[in-house]
Amino acid sequence: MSAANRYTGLIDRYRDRLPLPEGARAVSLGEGATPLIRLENLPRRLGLEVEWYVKFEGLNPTGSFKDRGMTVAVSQALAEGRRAVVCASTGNTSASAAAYAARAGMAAFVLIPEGRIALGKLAQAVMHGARVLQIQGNFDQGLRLVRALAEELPLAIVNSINPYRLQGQKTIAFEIVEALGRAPDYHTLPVGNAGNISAHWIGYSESAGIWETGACTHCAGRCLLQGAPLTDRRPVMVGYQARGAAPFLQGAPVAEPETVATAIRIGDPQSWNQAWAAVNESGGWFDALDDEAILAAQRLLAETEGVFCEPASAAAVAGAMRDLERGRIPAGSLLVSTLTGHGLKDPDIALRQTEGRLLSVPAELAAVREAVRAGLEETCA
Ligand code: AN7
Repeated sequence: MSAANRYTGLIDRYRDRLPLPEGARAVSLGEGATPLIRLENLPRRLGLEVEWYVKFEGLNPTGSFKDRGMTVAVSQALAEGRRAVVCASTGNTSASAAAYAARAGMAAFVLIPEGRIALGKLAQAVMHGARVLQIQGNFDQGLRLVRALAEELPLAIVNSINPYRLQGQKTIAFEIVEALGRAPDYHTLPVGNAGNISAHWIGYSESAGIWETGACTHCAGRCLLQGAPLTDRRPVMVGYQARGAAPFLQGAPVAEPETVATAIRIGDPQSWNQAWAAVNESGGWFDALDDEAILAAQRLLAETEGVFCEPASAAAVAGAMRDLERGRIPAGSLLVSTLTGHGLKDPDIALRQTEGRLLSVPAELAAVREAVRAGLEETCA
């Protein structure tokens, strides 16, 4: 068996478009190359005329899009001779930082809001050997502490205020443009700290041959896409927030963000200007969704398409459903939604929503047959 065609992650795939020093070791777990799944049953069920794909980032090595940024940020930190990374996190960043630090042989310190991160993410951070500091505060407070800490101690911050994170995450747009042969008309995604929408916009812009010289402050332009543009357009960017954590709708930071989608329970987004630029330059918008709408979309996607994303990710689908229904995203559009994380990250929320579906049946054929018959009548009626 030959390993010649083995996929080895997005740094090996896109090194010529990433700002890493020559010869820097790629700290990789094979991230990227996630499936772009066309939705079939869900739009049909809702009577929506749309060519709609989801980019399932939950299938990255640690189950979220953070791995795209982490491979580059940790590789850069290692190249700089750093021995330890630090982050504040609503969960996924901590899981990813812990895994990539383990891979690099570095220490990881993660600050998380005590009791407010999904179980799977906590398990990951602990299993990968990170020092987990549960703070009696939220993500925004955690990030302020991390900034202060890194002033005093030799720690590489791997939150998305580290520009290498966005450079890695821009590759999602490269993959989408390659897969579709063009950029979509619309792109929807959830927005928390706003790094990801900013990274999408960098990636789509570079794919279209449009770049800011200052887009990367570290590589002096080496990361600029060489050669001909891969697409003649950029998508309209649409960012969705949870109603209780919607600073982009308020136009100002929210002091006490609240939502069932703990991944995006963020009130003071750090990539504020870049996210506004993505939305304004693309002719897009921000909007907010109730927790109920987010969870309903999570269930609908899981039930109709077999795709299980975490609640925050479902905001990208819930919002698009609403905007398609009211024509803000026009019929016939080519639409891509980013599913940022895997549903298994947050088993508590999944089970809490589906309690009534669990049947308790005696281990006897008659009882089991009866239960299955009833189910068959319901589903095949
Ligand atoms: C599943 O892990 O901020 O707007 O600390 O985990 O780039 O912040 C997570 C964010 C969307 C929002 N979906 O992305 C963290 C963290 C999921 C997420 C977002 C996050 P950004």
